[in-house]
Amino acid sequence: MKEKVLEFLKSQKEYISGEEISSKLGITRAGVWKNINKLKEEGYNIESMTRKGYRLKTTPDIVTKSEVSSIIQTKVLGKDIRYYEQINSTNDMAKTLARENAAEGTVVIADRQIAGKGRLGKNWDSPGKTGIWMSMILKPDILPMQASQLTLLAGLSVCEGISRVTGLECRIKWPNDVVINGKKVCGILTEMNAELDGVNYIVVGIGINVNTKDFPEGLSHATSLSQEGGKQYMRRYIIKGVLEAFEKDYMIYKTQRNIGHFLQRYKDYCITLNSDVKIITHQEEYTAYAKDIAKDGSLVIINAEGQEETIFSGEVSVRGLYGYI
Ligand code: BT5
Repeated sequence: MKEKVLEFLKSQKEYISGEEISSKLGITRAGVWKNINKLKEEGYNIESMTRKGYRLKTTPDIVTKSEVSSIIQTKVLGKDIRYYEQINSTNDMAKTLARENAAEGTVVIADRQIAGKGRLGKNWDSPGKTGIWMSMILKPDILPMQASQLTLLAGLSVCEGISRVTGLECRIKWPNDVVINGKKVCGILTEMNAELDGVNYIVVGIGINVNTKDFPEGLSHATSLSQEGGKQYMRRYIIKGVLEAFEKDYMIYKTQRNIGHFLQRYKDYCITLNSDVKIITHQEEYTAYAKDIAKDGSLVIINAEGQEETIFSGEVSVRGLYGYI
């Protein structure tokens, strides 16, 4: 009913009396009042005037199911949105939902994660209402070893979605970081459930720092869209931009089942290429020259002995020689 009251308020330009809302929606006056209060608690700026009634002044930075659904123009992605005010990790929730047969394209969004995850057991700082913490459930007909290609596609969509909405220029640090002016604004975590010969489902988690003012100590290489753009952004429009961009590419990927179509675009965004990098694995650290992105999405490097090697995402971190990028 809260959603219906909200929809009704949104459809009105002028004040609307509690009585009229009550009769149009078939609820009691007390019910109207209760739902208006709930909406105010969620952050909607609703004016109440004696004798005139209610008016929705502004819709703040809200990423609930109804706010996101009402603006995204997609066919599959985000048709089912699960919103949580607070959650451990949207990736973990998406995996649980996928196990319970949630449809392809289901998107989990949270205002705050208390155990947000990076790769290899690292943490992802996800404070309340300042960023986009979301995960998509995908079921492409690909081999398990191809799953990391979706990380690359997601990186492209994040860059394009952000630039469309904010005008900010992003680059990609292979494989899963999106950076602006050399600082990390977004991380992507792709997880999957698969058999040897096929994927059951893939969860692509995207974390974007949107209106973060200050980062905790230790995250000096992080930035947010508002730090870079000098203003606050509505998270739901960034979500819209990213999901719409991703769906367009994902539909092509699903039929072609390889990233050939996207490779040049990815390389154009990728700052890792044509520079010396430090490769950090569990066992060792060494420097190499980043030469190319292969057709399967792996990084082609030239090692100190002058030999070409292929690096697969997941098991490594790649850093510039003089800092994070
Ligand atoms: C990543 O891992 O960059 C993947 C991050 C994915 C987060 C999303 S949020 C929605 C979904 N649900 C989840 O639980 N996760 C996904 P990695 O490349 O391993 O980088 C992790 C490192 O990034 C940490 O060790 C920190 O150094 C740094 N970091 C942590 N929080 C950050 C933040 N908010 N912004 C920038 N850097 C951060």
